[in-house]
Amino acid sequence: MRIDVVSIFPSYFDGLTLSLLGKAQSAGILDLRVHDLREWTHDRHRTVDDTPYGGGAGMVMKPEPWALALDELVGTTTSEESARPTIIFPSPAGEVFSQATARELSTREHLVFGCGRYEGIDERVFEYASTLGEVRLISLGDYVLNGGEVATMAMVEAIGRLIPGVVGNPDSLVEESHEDGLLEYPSYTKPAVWRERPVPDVLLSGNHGAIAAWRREQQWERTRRRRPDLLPDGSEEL
Ligand code: 6GU
Repeated sequence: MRIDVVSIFPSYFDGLTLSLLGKAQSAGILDLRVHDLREWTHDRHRTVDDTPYGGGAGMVMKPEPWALALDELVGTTTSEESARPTIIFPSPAGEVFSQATARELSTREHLVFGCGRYEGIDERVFEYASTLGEVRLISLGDYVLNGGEVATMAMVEAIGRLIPGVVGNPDSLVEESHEDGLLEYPSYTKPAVWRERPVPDVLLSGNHGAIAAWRREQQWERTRRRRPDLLPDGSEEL
């Protein structure tokens, strides 16, 4: 998979060279390229923002640097539908990102993330981008960040670890929170008693059926208590 990230703070993304995603890049599974939006400015001050039409607080990102960046990164050579990239603009006004979104995006060949700052990007950029690829405005949740960088890092990590070969043991992807709609069961390791706190007996029993049933019940119990919004309607009393 190729991922291009465009930002005025490219060094935010240094962290993505660490750990699993770093290894995936060395192994050639993930081709991650981070770009400075200012590379596509041509004035002395490398200006990327301007005052909003109609007035109001803050600044708006100018459209032309974004168009030049998208033209270069997406190219105009192919009209093959499967080769059209997915262009993602992180935005608190977008659809909410979930594990299902991550799964869907992990099947794409080419993702482009456009990280906005200030009060946002000139609206015409989204329209222009949709002539080059599939445009998605995606939010991490109902709170406000200063820009799209942290949201992009979260999304790249959630998507990247689902690319086959990135996480060494694929079994570890199956038993996670949100993969089956429930929260994950609790985990324990040695010692069997730690600071007077014992590990639940069933986990030491060697009875695999009983362990699986206990874990399933823990998943339901936790989800009921912490995230009842995840439960299908009417299943609360199961
Ligand atoms: Cl994607 N961007 C910004 N700026 N704030 C957010 C967000 C994204 N998701 C939640 N808050």
